[in-house]
Amino acid sequence: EDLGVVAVGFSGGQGKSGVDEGPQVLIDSGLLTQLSDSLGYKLHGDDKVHSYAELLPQSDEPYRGMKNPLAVSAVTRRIAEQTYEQSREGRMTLTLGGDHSIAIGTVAGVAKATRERLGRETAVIWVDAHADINRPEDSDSGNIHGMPVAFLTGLATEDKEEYFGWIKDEMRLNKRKLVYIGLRDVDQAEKVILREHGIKAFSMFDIDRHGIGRVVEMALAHIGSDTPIHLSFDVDALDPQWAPSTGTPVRGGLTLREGDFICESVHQTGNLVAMDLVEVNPQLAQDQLVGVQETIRAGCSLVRCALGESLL
Ligand code: DIR
Ligand code: MN
Ligand code: MN
Ligand code: MN
Repeated sequence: EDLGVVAVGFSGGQGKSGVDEGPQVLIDSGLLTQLSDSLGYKLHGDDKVHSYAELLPQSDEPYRGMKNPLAVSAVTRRIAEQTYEQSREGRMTLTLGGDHSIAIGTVAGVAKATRERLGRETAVIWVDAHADINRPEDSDSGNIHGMPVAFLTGLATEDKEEYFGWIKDEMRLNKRKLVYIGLRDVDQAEKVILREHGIKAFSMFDIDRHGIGRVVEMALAHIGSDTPIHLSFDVDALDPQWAPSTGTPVRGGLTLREGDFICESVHQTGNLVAMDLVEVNPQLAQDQLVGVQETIRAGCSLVRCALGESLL
């Protein structure tokens, strides 16, 4: 099977440096080799990590409260082209981040390609401690990695091309085809949005109540059995015990097995068309004895499970 890889060394959607080094450490730890040698994928796309330096503006003042708006818009626009180019060939598309703002590009590019190729809408399973659905005016932080879902669903819009106005209808995500798993740190304004728009979300409470097996079953039932799926996995969905090296860790998260189980289940549907793995920051939790190594190992495991590694 063919796999299109996009490695995104970008951190402008949030304030901590280091998350731009995520893809390189994942690759250095052997992830792509595992995918080709053990899982048999034929890799496409460039194996180099993109820094998008040529796209970064000289000055980038806040706009509608967003930090680094020109940079994030330009980089995600380019990522949308890259993922579109891979996905329209019918390749499984894997994007290694980078902070979660990059999913503005990955979801937009894959959604457009899938519409053209299959005439279908792509469903998104967003696995995260956070909902990332702040509109710019709702955000307390101004960090765009807390806003991607608002732009993708059209809850946030903007006319100016250079400030995400490039996101066209064919790139958008239908909010009825969106489902969250793992939420536990959702801002007040985001709770209102989720409620008012009836967006399907399974929090850690739901996982404690029903178990991960039942939650994944309900999540897949919500998007339907006959739909292409884009899995956008923020490593902070995992408990910091398993993934401490991330910018906004939140206690009380998924175990590594629960994370792997989500990925294995999505693989088993046979409908996965794209995966993002984001927010691995090797500069954080360096003080913890095995913190960085554990996070990288966890990230690699999630990707392998989504791409077909099974226990037996
Ligand atoms: C918070 C944190 N909701 C924000 N979001 C994070 O800044 O909008 N997303 N950390 O991953
Ligand atoms: Mn996120
Ligand atoms: Mn998060
Ligand atoms: Mn398989």
